[in-house]
Amino acid sequence: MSIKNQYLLSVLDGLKGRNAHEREYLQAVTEVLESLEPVIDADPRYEQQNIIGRIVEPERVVMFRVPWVDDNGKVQVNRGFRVQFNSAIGPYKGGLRLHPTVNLSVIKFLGFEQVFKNSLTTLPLGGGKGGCDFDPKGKSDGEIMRFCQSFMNELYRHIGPNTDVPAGDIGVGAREIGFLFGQYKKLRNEWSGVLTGKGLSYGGSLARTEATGFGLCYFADAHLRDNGQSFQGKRVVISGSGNVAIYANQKCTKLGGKVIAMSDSNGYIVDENGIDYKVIQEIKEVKRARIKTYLDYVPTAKYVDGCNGIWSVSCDIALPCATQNEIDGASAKALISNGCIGVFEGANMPSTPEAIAAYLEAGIMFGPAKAANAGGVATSGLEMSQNSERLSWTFDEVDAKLKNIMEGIYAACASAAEQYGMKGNIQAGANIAGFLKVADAMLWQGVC
Ligand code: NDP
Ligand code: 2IT
Repeated sequence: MSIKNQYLLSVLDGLKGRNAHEREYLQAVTEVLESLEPVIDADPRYEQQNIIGRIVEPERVVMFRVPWVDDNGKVQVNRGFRVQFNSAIGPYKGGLRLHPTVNLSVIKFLGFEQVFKNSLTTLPLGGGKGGCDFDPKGKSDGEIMRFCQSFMNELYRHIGPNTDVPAGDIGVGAREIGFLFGQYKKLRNEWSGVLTGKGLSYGGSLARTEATGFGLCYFADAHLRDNGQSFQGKRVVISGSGNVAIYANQKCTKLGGKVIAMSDSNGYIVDENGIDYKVIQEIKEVKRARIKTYLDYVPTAKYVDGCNGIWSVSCDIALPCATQNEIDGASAKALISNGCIGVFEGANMPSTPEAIAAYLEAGIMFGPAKAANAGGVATSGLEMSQNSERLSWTFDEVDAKLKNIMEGIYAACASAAEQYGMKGNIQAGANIAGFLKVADAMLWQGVC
């Protein structure tokens, strides 16, 4: 799709000029602006008030040094980030990523996506994201703790339960949230719901661990049912084997699907009998080992080196749950020619623009990340509510609310797409529905 609206083109040109080297950020912005063309054409206020020029620019970017001491007594230094993107509808909210590929472009793309995703949840959550180019792989618990403490020694100045509430993302799970929370509490001398994804003993919510994967399947199920399909009897390929992938496996198996392949950054496994999520949970969450060790549990399974080949495994449904740009145009075409009927994104921006163009051309179902993976942050919002009222809800209560939110998101995306003349295009619907709420709040709040 190419943009014709002169106002959108001028904002995009300006952005490219100022951020020429920020590839992922420009990719995410371009994808959203392409869908917004009919919305901008229909209402002159967005251009008059320069809503697009403002919404693509983070409200604040914090970039900081993170020094820490490794187990050999050597002083290491990493680069930390927090991008506070938009607070029009609530405090900044979004995860922290620890991975060697983290840079400003990656955190800005994630923060930008988060603004629209959080709007879709219907909860009062602004958008933000943070992280560090620290590699947690192979580090001892002591090293992880010292790193997290140092990271929080700077981050604590910028966050708070009504200001900015970080959570997990790649490389940040229960262990890291615990260390970050402990340091925040020590520095501020107060207990508050400043982070989500906390342990159950200190303010965490039941079902937050499962929420992104479960939510993805609730969304996909709604999308499939709207097209006369279901998970029942479907062959499912899930990339990744972390938090999102494990619980996507659990829920889609419960809904009748069979997960035949999963991966990590080294390679992928294929098990035609169906992969039991509990085995992956033990390998990844307990042993912190590689997915290859699945063969120790199921010797009849197959392991293939290299993670990209997973998209050549023939399947009905693909759930990318690893990282950005993991499905390129060629992988998308391989999925389609093998009979895949739907791609639902658990990871953030896992499909390249060429992959998305291939899905749309083939007319298969496409559930874009900002809608399909919103269950994690939605349940973080529910954790914040529980912290505020000093109560804990049961697993079933939280899970029921999550399901309701995900079905509502699907319906909102489908209806926005139809309203703007793109019936069935859930990608466009997600961008439009997410945008309208934030833009409306920005219009009410004046130029700020
Ligand atoms: P985890 O750290 O728990 O797991 C990440 C998984 O993806 C691992 O299997 C990892 O393999 C693999 N992976 C990571 N980077 C790469 C890479 N560059 N190439 C290939 N494989 C890679 O993270 P999550 O499950 O939390 O996050 C996965 C995705 O879901 C991310 O895109 C994240 O932004 C998104 N997401 C997460 C939410 C959450 O609540 N956690 C909410 C919404 C979206 P390895 O172990 O080898 O590194
Ligand atoms: O990408 C995401 O939505 C997340 N990593 C979850 C963010 C959150 O605040 O729970």
